[in-house]
Amino acid sequence: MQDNSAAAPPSIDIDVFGDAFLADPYAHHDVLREAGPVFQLPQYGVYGMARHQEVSATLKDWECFVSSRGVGLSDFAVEEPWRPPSLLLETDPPVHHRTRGLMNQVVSLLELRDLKARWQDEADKLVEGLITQRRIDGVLDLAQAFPLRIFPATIGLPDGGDDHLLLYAMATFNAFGPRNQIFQQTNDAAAPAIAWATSACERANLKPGGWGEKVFVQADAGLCSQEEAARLVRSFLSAGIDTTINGLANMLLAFASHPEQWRKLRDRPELVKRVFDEALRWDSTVQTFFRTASCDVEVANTLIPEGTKVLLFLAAANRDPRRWSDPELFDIERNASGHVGFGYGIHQCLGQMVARLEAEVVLGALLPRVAEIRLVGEPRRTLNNTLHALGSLPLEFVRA
Ligand code: OVM
Repeated sequence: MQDNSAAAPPSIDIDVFGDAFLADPYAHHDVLREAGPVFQLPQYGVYGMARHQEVSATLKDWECFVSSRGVGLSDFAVEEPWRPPSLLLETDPPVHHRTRGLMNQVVSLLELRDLKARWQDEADKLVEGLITQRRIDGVLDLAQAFPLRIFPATIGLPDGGDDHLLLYAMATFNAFGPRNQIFQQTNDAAAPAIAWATSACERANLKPGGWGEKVFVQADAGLCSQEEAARLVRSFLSAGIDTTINGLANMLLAFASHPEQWRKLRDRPELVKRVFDEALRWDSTVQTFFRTASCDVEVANTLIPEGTKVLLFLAAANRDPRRWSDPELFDIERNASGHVGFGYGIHQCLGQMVARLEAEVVLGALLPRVAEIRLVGEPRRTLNNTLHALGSLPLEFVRA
């Protein structure tokens, strides 16, 4: 009798960290999804999953698919991490439970309620200026400008670090991939940004009243050490800037290329709270993360041996036709809940409410003022090993 369990998974010969793939990942996702529920990427000696069911099941199973060996290609069990591991992203329970619990106290709905009016005000001022300008760069002038106006101040970071913050995040997200040319370029340039970011996380350099200081107050209460507090503040810098910037930028591009969706939103502004999730489903800023199998584990009749790195294609899962009808359609009326653009399970994005609020106030500023978001040039992508990032986005805001 034939035993079909634990058949070897199909191999795929695409360089998923090559320029062609990263420049247009969506052109290649079908091949990954159709290869099977689990496949091998022999070039990197890893397994992969690109269907919604297996991606979300694997994200949920934090015991068999651990984060503490790194969520990049590098296996912390055998390789020196690129930087001291994140105490949130790159940990498992019980450590993760403790650090995530204390960070949840800092990034609370109560905090956001207090910030909303101020952020709306900033967004209104920024957008008003941009409409007068008419032609703008959607990345530089809005998607970067807005988070940089509000987020470093919310953390209480020292002034003047914008360029360092941008480079630090790009280098961090590149470091989850292989040591290719894309990694090398930002890494070679990153030393001053890393030094700035490290020093910015020290208690003495954080402004009073910010989320950074609040993390140290949790340390004073005995929930973590002072050294851990600094590293937890570092997570705000790593995960809170480039993610929202490119989420906003990709959303602006989504509307610029789907003018009927912008008109629909202007007709039905009550949809504004749901729009960002559909934008992330349709174009996920964080395209991929790895997990590492902590034991021999079977997924969809495929044996995944202990120690295997598994690359989860979040963005491909978010367009899996097995899960979504017309997945290629950007449709702000669809129910996008269940998308894995913020991850899933115990590591699901800590800052998702912050990101949604940023999108909500930016849209809130644009909706009454802008009749049409017009694409007036070629968008330029910045290749990154993890992020679907935009370098520039030539737009014209047509005043309502
Ligand atoms: C962190 C971290 C870094 C990058 C991404 C991320 C998306 C978290 O340092 O905790 O989550």
